[in-house]
Amino acid sequence: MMADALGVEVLKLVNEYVVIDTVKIASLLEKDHQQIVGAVNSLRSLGDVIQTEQVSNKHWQLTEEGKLFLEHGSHEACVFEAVSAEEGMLQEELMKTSPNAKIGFSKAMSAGWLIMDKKAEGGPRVKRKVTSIEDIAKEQVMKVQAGGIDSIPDKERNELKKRKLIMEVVVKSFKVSKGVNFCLSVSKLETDLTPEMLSSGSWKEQNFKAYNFNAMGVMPVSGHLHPLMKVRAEFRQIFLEMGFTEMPTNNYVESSFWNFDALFQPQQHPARDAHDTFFIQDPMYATEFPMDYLERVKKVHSEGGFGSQGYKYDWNIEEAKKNLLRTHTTAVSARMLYKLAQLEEFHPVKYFSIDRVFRNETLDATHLAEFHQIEGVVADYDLSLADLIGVLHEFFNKLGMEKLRFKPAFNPYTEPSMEIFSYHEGLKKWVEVGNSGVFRPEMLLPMGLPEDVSVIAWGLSLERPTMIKYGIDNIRELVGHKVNLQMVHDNAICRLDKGNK
Ligand code: FB9
Repeated sequence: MMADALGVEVLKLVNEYVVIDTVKIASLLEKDHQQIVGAVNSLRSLGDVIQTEQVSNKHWQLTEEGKLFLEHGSHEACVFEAVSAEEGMLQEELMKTSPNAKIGFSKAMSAGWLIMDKKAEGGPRVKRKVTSIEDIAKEQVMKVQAGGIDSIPDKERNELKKRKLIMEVVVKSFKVSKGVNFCLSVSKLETDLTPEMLSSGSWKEQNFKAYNFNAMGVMPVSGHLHPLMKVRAEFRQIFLEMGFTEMPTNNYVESSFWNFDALFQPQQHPARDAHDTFFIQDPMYATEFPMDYLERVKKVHSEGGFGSQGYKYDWNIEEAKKNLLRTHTTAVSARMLYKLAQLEEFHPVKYFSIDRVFRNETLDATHLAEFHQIEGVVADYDLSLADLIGVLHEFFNKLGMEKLRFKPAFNPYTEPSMEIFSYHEGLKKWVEVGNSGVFRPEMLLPMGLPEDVSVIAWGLSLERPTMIKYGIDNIRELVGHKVNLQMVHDNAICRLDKGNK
């Protein structure tokens, strides 16, 4: 691409003057100085066509008032013109002819252009003393405008300065001279080698811009994954490489039967209260259950069985039918284990799930009424707590958590149960990272699983690790209607914190 027309004009002047300042170029081409600087910068990008040296010059230029002189003449000349050659003019009237009449009148009197008749009828009257004038001030301002200030004697220059018609400014400009590749018809350096150039061979005549290896890449325009979804993918990957299969968790609405009763959670348990659980108004009740299994659940709650004394209360199907928003993904685990128990032949399985659960809890900076639960389940013959601890080490190790400690805990559906703690090197403290346990026989045997099959499981949340990994303190910055979508845009495309300390 050729240098543009102004660029070519500049090159011609450089050619003629050998070295020329951009202020001079602006004056010769009657262009604004900044426009000339822009043209020079564009020429500089063509690669050594010109050479430039930045200079600072003190430069006299007209003030706004000085520019008025160019257009209308000096104030004194305007006042002289306002006074009629024959009758003159009342001084009072003359002062109203312009905002600068007072200064113009004073200068015109000093210049001997006017006289005053103080005894005239009607008040002091101004008359012309000469028939014509020479507007010196305007001529001097014109000289300055044309860059000819040096031709004005110091005394007059100081007068112009005193009258604030001219001001001295520091102008950063460029001394421009020929570069090693100087020529009058330059073409812009090519930045792309196109298929057309290759096929036509025109690349041979092109000048290519040197490759800038330090140039930063352009941020690719793309979508942006929410941190939660990135960490979910990390957990999913860990489960998959450990041979786990993802469970179908696509039902937020669940019956109390699968969410609680199937897990041997008694109907009077506080967690089943409306203060902790979101019950559904419509449809309020689930209607379809495997009734033979439901009878066995009812029995194990009310009378016991399988070696358990049960809870000895009147189990009520109406309670089990109530629909709710699932409070944990363990409801899905229960459904999957029941399905497994219906097979002709039991086979070991490893299941996982990562999905939303809902709890009617007190909200605070780290707790909302919903969160994503991560759950792992292993069903096999004769599994023990040792197997659970081993699987937990394997799982959390892949998250960079090497030091684990376990604390006895209680869940209605697991015995024994353990809270899981990991020493977080970054936070320098033990952090609770989840909960786990061995599902109770009162949960597994009514499903029909063989007596020598045991099931170990554990759970944690997705939000907690995400907030720690992305340094987010308030959960409302991570999820909810107040999330700043710029956070989703700006968060790192990937984190390299494997073995995060
Ligand atoms: O996620 C939790 N903490 C956590 C996890 C990972 C982590 O990684 C950081 C990068 C280093 C950091 C912290 N917790 C479980 C522990 C606490 O945050 C706790 O205060 C909040 N818990 C939630 C429940 O709160 C109502 C987290 C959630 C939780 C708790 C238990 C289970 C699932 C989620 C479970 C279970 C379970 C048990 C037995 C059998 C089957 C499932």
